[in-house]
Amino acid sequence: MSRLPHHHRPVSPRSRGLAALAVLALAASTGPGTTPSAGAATGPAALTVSPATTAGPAAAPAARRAGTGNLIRNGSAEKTKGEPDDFSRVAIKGWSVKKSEQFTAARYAPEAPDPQAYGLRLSKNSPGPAGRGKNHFTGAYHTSSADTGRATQRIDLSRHRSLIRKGAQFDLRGWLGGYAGNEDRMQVTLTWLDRKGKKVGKFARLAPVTLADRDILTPGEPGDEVTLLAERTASGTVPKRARKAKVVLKALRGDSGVRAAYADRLSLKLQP
Ligand SMILES: [Ca+2]
Ligand SMILES: [Ca+2]
Repeated sequence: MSRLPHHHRPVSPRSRGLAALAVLALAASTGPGTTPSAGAATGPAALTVSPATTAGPAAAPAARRAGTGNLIRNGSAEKTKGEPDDFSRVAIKGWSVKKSEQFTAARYAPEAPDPQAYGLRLSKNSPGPAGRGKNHFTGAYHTSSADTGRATQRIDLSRHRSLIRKGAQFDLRGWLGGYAGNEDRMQVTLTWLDRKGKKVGKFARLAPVTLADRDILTPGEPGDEVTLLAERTASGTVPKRARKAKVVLKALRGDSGVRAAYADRLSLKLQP
């Protein structure tokens, strides 16, 4: 197995057209708008992949007014200090990352993925969200002994307490992915805390987009998995005593550290 995530894996010379077809086939086979409930987001039901679609549902303007905007600060990794490149650790505004955790932000590669180079980098034109900006979250390459890379954000919900007391619904979503034949993957967990910081209610999870999920060209035959981001969603009821939300992005180890686990465009909204 490769030591570095950017190690080139030969990909059979398939046309870009075939790749696009496979991506569309995946989007069609998973069905529209499937939304797992809180704590049960384990299946791939919410996986949607498209090279050029926008994230997020077309919420009615009235519903949008009554609910919150995106409560996750810097959910798209655009606000970073330092030069996000392949191997640097940078400070990501809004997120706390312990020194021992291998987590950072990186720039999307500028070049379009062509059939020969598919999977070399997560690029601006890899399958994934529109409006992805310049940067994405990723596990950091530091040492090959890293098991996880974690970033945490605590969100104060106290100004939304009247909404929560009436039984608010949450909508958590994000684009998760990985690199070529590497098993590295990212997951997102959402935990609710009461006024004193004690856990309340059920947690919610955006399940990782796995190597198998990215095997869209020839499903079941390994070796040609696609580097991509796919959208995951979870929704449910906010516990009435919740006054804080804790969001944890966790890069999970594949073959050689956590460098090839990716995420972007995270969002948490509350609605009546
Ligand atoms: Ca971004
Ligand atoms: Ca395959």
